[in-house]
Amino acid sequence: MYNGKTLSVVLPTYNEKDSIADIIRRFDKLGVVDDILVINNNAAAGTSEEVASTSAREIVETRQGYGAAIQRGLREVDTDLICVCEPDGTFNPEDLTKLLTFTAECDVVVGSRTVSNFIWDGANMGWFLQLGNWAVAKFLEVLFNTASLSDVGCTFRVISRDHVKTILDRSTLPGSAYGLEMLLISIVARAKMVQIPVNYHPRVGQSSVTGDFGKTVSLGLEMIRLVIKTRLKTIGRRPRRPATTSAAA
Ligand SMILES: Nc1nc2c(ncn2[C@@H]2O[C@H](COP(=O)(O)OP(=O)(O)O)[C@@H](O)[C@H]2O)c(=O)[nH]1
Ligand SMILES: [Mg+2]
Repeated sequence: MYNGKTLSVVLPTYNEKDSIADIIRRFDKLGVVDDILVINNNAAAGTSEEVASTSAREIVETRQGYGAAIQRGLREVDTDLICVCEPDGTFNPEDLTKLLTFTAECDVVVGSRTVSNFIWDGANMGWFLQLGNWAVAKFLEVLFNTASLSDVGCTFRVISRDHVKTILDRSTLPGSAYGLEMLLISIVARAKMVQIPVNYHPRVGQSSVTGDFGKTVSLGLEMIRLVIKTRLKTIGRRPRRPATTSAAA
């Protein structure tokens, strides 16, 4: 429990056999997580054995892709707060404490991997990825007049239960662009959102998305298309700031 609220962590897995058990143990050690759920998305052989050595429960989702795995996970948990993260060693589970601090005020707390002094040596965040993520985030921020954003690809997030329902009702994408779709749904629904820097480390094992330049460029273009499409669809709606609790506001 965190601040009187139940908390789960959803970890999709595809190619994280050598890091997943350590990541689960570190989330456990924080002492605030009630439920850790691993979504096995046709993962590397040996992953289930690693998960079985921890306190996490595992379910299998055969529909392939990051979006399919995360949507399945969000449907399976039933806690006040839901954290999603990647178990590939790129994120510090300990940073969850930092994200949780903002949940008293926000429905969506998103990490950012583009803040230079939080990027560790050897992390897969060269100038192209860093600038690309930042540029698409700023494009989004200006187009939708939303929260201050600096990264569209960070998959370490905490979301409130009510807002997860809204996200699931509107989710469509099964693949890697789903992280952005979640953000866009939150922006259009005018959820109260904040983005804060998280540590970003080198990955354990082989990346199957942004480790490949061609895949990164095509994902980037898909993301830009999705941003523009969403903005055009919502053009009649005036972007508004979330209501404040202050009576004077
Ligand atoms: N590539 C890929 N990743 C998946 C799939 N299903 C779930 N994922 C998860 O998506 C996340 C991103 O994949 P990763 O290889 O780390 O890409 P990177 O973060 O761009 O280096 C990981 O947490 C994977 O476990 C899938 O079918 N393909
Ligand atoms: Mg990764």
